[in-house]
Amino acid sequence: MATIISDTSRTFSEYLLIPRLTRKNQGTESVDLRSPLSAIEPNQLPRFSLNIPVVSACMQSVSGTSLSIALARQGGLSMVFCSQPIDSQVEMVRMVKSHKAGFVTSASNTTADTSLADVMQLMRESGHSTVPVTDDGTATGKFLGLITDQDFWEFEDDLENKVGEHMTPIDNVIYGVDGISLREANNLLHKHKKDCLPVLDAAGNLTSLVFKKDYVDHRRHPLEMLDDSKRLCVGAAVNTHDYKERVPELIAAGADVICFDSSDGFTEYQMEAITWIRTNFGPEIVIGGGNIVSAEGFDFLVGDPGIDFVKVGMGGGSICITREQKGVGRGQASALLDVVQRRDEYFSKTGRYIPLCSDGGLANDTQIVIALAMGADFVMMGRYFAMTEESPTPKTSIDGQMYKPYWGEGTHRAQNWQRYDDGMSSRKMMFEEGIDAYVPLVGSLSEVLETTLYKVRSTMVNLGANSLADFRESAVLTRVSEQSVVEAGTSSVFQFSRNREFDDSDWGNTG
Ligand code: MZP
Repeated sequence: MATIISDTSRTFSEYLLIPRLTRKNQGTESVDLRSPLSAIEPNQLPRFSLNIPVVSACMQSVSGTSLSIALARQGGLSMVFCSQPIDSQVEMVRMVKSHKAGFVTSASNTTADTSLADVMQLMRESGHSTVPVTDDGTATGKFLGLITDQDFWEFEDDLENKVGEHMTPIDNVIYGVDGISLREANNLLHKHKKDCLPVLDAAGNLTSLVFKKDYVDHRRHPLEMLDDSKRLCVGAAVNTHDYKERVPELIAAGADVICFDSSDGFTEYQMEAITWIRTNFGPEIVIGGGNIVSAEGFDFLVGDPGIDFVKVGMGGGSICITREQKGVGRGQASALLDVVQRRDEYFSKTGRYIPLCSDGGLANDTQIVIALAMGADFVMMGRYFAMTEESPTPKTSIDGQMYKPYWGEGTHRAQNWQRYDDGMSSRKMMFEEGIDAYVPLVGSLSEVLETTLYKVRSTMVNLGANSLADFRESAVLTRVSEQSVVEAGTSSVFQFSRNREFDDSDWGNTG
């Protein structure tokens, strides 16, 4: 007969944290959000740590090159998706590893004979107010000048005028020459009171742009994830089908972490793949496994040959319909609590600490806080990052509001790449486990993360915790009644307006 466990499958929104003593000398600035990502052997330090407890999901609509760079610069880690041919994933990893902080390839460019109307449209769609003008309109064409939204007046100038009539021509532009250091570039921006510095090669072709805002951003967020060679860190997702070809190439390209992308990691396929990677690449390579939702799944994955971190979660993702389609999964809070308890027992018994990642279904900042308090070392999110400027999908205007497409890895759309990949074309997808959706555009990754992490730090102060380990130790949670959920917001008042920047509704929270 089937076993029915006594536990009800619960989600994060059913819990609240009870405040503990806040000490006088405690402020958000003293809170350390560093978190281990690799297993910690007895009396040793972790081989790999995150500077903030956040990673981006192994998804096509999330973890592309720009997002990986932006997230590593903020102290987190992206897992470049594996639902693409090996070559293109390797190329993405290479691009992140070779990214020269501060020098960016211009994403919006135009030509001198483009109309103001067209360049205005480009500025609106891209959100970029400074656009380089090159002879062929590419990011590496011969540089002719710069046009910004200050160079013309939408209601005064004839929008059929050409960019060339309004741009600042090269002779009047302050620019740097290829080979210039970032410090020298920033000094030029400072000295000439400019926001953007084009960098040109000896032939006058545009090579990159340096922005004042990136300098400010860097000073404000000095938590960049850098490897020993001062390159940005990046993770790479792998599957259990082509790992023998994919993993060696990803490691050669410099991937810092290998992360299995599977809704169900409690499988002999995954164990076989982990064993193969350990045997061929040794104990140093950082491997994440999962997903699992039970202590039993944890026991299976952490045994020989040893995994670094484990992802917890099945069916909770915002675009996931696995529970409806197959009847498998578990409420994220119940899954996490079960696995945390087993992880802690394992630690007491063996002295090995296995970091846990709570993956999927985080509908707002509060739920991130609860996941960390319940014992997750870090969280993995898809929708959160899909909504940022840096996610790889194009912005789309719907009824005057900007959105971005976001789809699950279990959709036909995501899985279609296999049709172009010889090795996998025989696998047929009988049903979908994910949906294809839109999410509202909320701004740049750094802005959104800043608010989220401030809230995390602030709650940690409420609990008197200075580190995530302290937070887990001191967390006392209570279950909430359905009525408490209803009354959790404002009560019995009529709201005229409220600054809703980046709050639950902006996340498109449905729950
Ligand atoms: P969320 O942050 O959007 O709620 O969830 C992201 C997580 O959903 C991913 O990290 C992955 O574990 C899971 N996911 C991705 N695709 C699907 C699907 O198509 C899915 N069902 O469940």
